[in-house]
Amino acid sequence: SSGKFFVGGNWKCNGTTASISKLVSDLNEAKVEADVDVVVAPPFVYIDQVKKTLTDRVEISSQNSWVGKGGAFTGEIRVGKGGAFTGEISVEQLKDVGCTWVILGHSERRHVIGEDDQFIGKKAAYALTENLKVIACIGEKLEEREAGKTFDVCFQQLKAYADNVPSWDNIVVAYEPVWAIGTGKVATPEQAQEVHVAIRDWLKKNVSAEVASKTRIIYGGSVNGGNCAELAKKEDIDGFLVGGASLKNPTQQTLQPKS
Ligand code: G2H
Repeated sequence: SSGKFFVGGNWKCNGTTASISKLVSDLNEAKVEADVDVVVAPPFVYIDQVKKTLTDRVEISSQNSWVGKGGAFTGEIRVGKGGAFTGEISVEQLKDVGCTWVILGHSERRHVIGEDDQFIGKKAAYALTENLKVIACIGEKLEEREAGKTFDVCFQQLKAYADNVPSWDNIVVAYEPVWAIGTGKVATPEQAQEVHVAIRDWLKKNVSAEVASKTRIIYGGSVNGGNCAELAKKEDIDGFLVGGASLKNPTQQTLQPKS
C-alpha cells in the first residue's frame, strides 16, 4: 500500500566468484519495471565484485553490520573506541564499498547466531544515523505461531527497532515467519496479510499514522516465481525478501510489481 514495490534478494552465505558473476550478468540483463526498488545482498566478500559489475539500477545491501563505529585509524589501535572488533564489518566500510542498505535482525542471525532484540535495535539505529538504509526483519518461530504468540513476538521485535531508531524514513520492515524460511512452506497470502496489517496497525498506534502508512512491509519466506503474484495482490504486502529463489533465476522470478 505504500511507496514503490520492493524486491530484495538475500543471497545468504552462498556463491563463488564465478556463480556471482553469472548472477550479476543475469541481473544486468533482466527487464525491471520502473516502479520497483531492486536490491541484492551478497556475502560481504563479494560486495566489491558485485558493485563493480552490477547495473546501478540495482542497489546493494549487506547482510549485517557492526553496531558502532568502525575505524579509519591509520596506524592506530583504539580499543573500546572503534576499530578493534575482530571479524566485524562496519557501516562506514559498507558505504565505502557501495552498499546503500543493510539487512538486520534476520532470523538466522537471531536464532542461529544469537543476536537479541536490543543489539539489533542498536545496529539499526547506528546504520540509519550513518545513512545506511535498513531492511528490518522480524518474524515468529513455528512453536510461537502454534502457541498463538505470533503478534506478541512480532510486536516485541518491532518495539526494539522503534525504541532505538532515530527515524523510520529509511526502514523497510520484512516480515519473515521462521517456519517459512528456506522450507518451501510459504505463508499463504492470507497468513502474510494478517500479520502485515497487524504490523501496520502497531506502527500506527506506537509510532505514528504517517509512518504506518509510508513504511513498506515486505514478506520473506520461500517466495518464488510461482507464489509471488498471489502474495503481491494483498493490500499490505509491499514487496519481498527472497532467499533461495534469488540465487536461481533473478531475471524472471520476482521482479514484477503488483498488477
Ligand atoms: C527468508 C528468505 C530470504 P528463503 O530468509 O530472506 O529466504 O526465500 O530462502 O526462504
